[in-house]
Amino acid sequence: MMVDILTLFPEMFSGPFDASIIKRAREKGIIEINLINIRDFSRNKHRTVDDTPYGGGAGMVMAAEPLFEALDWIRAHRGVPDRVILLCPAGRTFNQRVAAELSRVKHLVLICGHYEGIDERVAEHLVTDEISIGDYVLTGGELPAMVVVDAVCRLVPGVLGERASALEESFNDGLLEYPHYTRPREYRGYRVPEVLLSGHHEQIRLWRRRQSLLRTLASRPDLLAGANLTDEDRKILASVMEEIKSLI
Ligand code: 4FV
Repeated sequence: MMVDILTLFPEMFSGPFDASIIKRAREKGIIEINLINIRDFSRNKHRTVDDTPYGGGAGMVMAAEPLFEALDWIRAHRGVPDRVILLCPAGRTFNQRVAAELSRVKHLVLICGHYEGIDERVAEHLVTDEISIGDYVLTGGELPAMVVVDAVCRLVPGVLGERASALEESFNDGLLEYPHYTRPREYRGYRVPEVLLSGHHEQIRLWRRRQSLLRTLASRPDLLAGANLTDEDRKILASVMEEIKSLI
């Protein structure tokens, strides 16, 4: 996978992509991440990339020209990208389903905005997807770009070692993950649930599924509607409802 990131602050990316899983994936050549400075495509002598808003109002707007020129350069030197993503609050909310969708793409371009926003002609004529990482306003699109790259790249085959499975994790089938434990069996009097020490794989599978359902029911019931529930899941949830009814 190739990811081209258009930003005014390439130095912001030095940390997150130079450590751990993403760093190894880049070293293994599974992922290629290129930081492209938008200011390099400013055509005016002061190399400005923003200007005052037409119609007045506070703040500045990122100009269209440097971004159009940057995309021309990418097309000429790296081929036509599969997706051109603008990170902005107006975008569709990023989640595991969107991450999985993007992880199947070969060439991504991410545009990091700043100021009040970006000239709308960029969204209209250059961008294939607008993505938001949440309903709050950030100073720039760099942090959202890092979030998207991290969540997407770890789903690219070969990035997560065989020990770590992206298949058994939160949101994979729309549910929250079951609780994890490791040595020691008892710490400061806090014991690991017996079933996990039993070696009884079917009971362990059932216990974990039940925990995922209970946690999702407790803290993210909104997820249940979109989760891929099995008949077994429905039986478990029904027995939980019975238990709750018996308590009240
Ligand atoms: C944002 C978000 C976000 C808005 C103005 C950058 C800022 C400035 N991007 N999810 N939330 N962007 O707040 O993606 O251009």
